[in-house]
Amino acid sequence: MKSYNHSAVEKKWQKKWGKSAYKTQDKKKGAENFYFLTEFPYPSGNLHVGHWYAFAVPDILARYLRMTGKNVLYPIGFDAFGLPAENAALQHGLNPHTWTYENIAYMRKQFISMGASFDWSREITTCDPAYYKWTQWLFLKLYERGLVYRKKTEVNWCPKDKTVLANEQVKDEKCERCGTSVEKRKMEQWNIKITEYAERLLSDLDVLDCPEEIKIAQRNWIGKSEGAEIEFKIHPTPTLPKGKGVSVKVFTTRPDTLFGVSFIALAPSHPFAKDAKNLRAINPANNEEVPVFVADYVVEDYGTGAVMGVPAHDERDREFALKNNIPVKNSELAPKEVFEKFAQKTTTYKLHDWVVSRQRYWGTPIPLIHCEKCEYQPVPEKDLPVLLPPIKDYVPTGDGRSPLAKARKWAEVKCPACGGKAERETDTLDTFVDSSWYFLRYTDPKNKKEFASRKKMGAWLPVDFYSGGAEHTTMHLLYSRFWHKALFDLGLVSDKEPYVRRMNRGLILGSDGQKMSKSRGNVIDPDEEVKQVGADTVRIYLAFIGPYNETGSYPWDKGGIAGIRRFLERVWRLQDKIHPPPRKPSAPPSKGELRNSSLEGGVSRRETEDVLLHQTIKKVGEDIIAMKFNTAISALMVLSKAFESEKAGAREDFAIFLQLLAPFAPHIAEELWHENNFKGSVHKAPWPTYDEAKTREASVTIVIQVNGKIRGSFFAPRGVTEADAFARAEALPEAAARLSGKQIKKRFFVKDRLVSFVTT
Ligand code: ANZ
Ligand code: ZN
Repeated sequence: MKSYNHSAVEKKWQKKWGKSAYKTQDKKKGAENFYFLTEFPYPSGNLHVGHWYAFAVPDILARYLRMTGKNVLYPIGFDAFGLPAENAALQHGLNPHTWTYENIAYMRKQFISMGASFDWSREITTCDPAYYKWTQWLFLKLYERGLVYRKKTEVNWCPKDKTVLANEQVKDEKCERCGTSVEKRKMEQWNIKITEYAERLLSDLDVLDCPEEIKIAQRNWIGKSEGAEIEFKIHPTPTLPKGKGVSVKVFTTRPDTLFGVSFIALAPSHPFAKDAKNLRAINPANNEEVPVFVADYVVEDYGTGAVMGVPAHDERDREFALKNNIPVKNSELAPKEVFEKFAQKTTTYKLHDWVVSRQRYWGTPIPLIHCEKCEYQPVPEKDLPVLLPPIKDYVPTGDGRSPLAKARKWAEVKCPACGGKAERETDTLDTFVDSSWYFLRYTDPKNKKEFASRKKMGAWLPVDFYSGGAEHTTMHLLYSRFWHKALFDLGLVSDKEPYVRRMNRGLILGSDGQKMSKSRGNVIDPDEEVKQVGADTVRIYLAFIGPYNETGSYPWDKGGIAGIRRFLERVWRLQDKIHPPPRKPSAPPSKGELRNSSLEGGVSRRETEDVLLHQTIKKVGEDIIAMKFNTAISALMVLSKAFESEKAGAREDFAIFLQLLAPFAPHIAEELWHENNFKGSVHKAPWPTYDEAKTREASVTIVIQVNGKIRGSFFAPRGVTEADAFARAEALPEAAARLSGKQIKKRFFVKDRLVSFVTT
């Protein structure tokens, strides 16, 4: 037998599979379609371990589903516009276009080295005009619907990236991209009315099949609050506009505390803030006058931006009252009738509209034209896409406008409405707009007439399963759900929700248990690992590192990966057990059919191994579907051990083992399949079936001790007799080697657990 040369094996099969092996047709006879989506990567330039975790591990599920007869779409593309790509390009003194396309070419090669079963014929790149034409088109549909508006508001400004950010892109008051503390600036920006969908985004979470933590995070982010607005009249003062009806509205969730109000607090940007010191507000329930203050803790754009201060019941109000010598009023709670008279029931949300304009070069140009007379006009459909012009100086200016504003030739156009002098919008779209619909394009990536045809979308949507990172729960995942609902209302898609099932994966840490980073020197280079131990080992190692269906974080362990490599070497050696070696190619067992009794070589297999085989088929399949790849791999390891302890293996059993292994280690499984003369490709073989009755027969693992040392183990039916157990143990090579030529002085038997020999 040749030794296991992973690079030869992997190169050979990657070449054979090429880029078209997993080309997916929209229809396959007798097969149900299954759309399995993983979040597409930024073309950062070099695949890191996180990419492997994100793409190579889910490939197990894609391959498994195909073997179970599904027609699986497992696409790949690049989220190529935006800050990460542009910042990296700036750092390297390169044009973002050159930088991005070079990276994509390099990353494509690395993706192929994973042995992942992507359909490359559907690859999409968001910075390709053929793609962003439709981003612009869809944006204009939303614009026509009144879902896009321009408004001067207080926005988050990253002084390093020199652009506005959406609320979702600010984490702990820092820029989600670069970690710089954001500033608040009052700027006029393009907004998308995601708040109009707050209620539906919330209620439709119920039908989404995903971990509760995702639902909780989205609910909290949307932050629905049911309360009431109460109007406090203001005593006329010389500075306020004359006349009746001057009042402050507050938002409260506790209208019953109305009798306890001892002050009114306004957000610093409230229209009355400047005059607050001179104002007295009147409590409508008892006509009491209370002072008005400006307080930092009142948020500008939540509720009404004004609060009724009830220090007896509210912690922040109490703190503020103490600091400002405001008396604490201890009063009765207002009975229902009283407060219902003054309180107007209302619902507010923490969610804000989505600020989508960016003052950066590398993004989808916003397809609007500004004319002094006609205000903003959409670019006519026939003029789409508005191409991003190549410019020399794309460094962000920081003056609140994109560098595109300097491309005068490009920016100066005629107004589509009146034909007069007009100017293009020079800001670009947030990358999260590009990624809000990319999964639609995968269904029809080459379409020149539509963003995707109804028929093609109908074949695949909604996405059956979406795997991604936890960091996107209140960004991409929320935006894309909103976008889809807006398209649904426009009659452009058929489903209210884009995804049926969603899962967030965990994080791989450096071997020091810290986040991998160049500065810490704990970065594992997957290319290097693949060179040393092979892609199959890296895949299985990552799948084995922890449950993929949970969002844990797992440190890279050198010992662990060596262990996986040894496992695959043992698998490689299992072929020695296949006697006699087949002379000509033969068919694998028909659809999982198992033979029970006689084997090639005339050895009789025990029914216990048969039970184990059935149990393993069941377990591996169920675990893969649940994304518990780690326990599926353990089951495969147990099965391989059982095969090792047999004198000779059945060809059928080995075939089944390779079929079970194929999704995890596609190259070695294919090589062994081929080397052992099974017909066709292991990846085209059907997933083995099992006999449910057999899986219920309990089996146990019995340990073999010789002179107090553990020398091996074997499987047996629960309750196996003492005589049978000793016979089985003595037949095993591990025990036989230790017992030959010796006299057995004593035997011990612990039912279902242990056989022990003491020899001379
Ligand atoms: C009086 C009161 C008494 C309140 C009491 C609470 C407890 P949630 O649940 O988060 O919606 N509030 C209203 N608008 C605010 C704003 N713009 N900035 C900061 N705080 C604001 O919180 C609603 C409560 O937060 C409201 O109910 C109001 O204080 C405060 F025993 O009114 B409450
Ligand atoms: Zn005009």
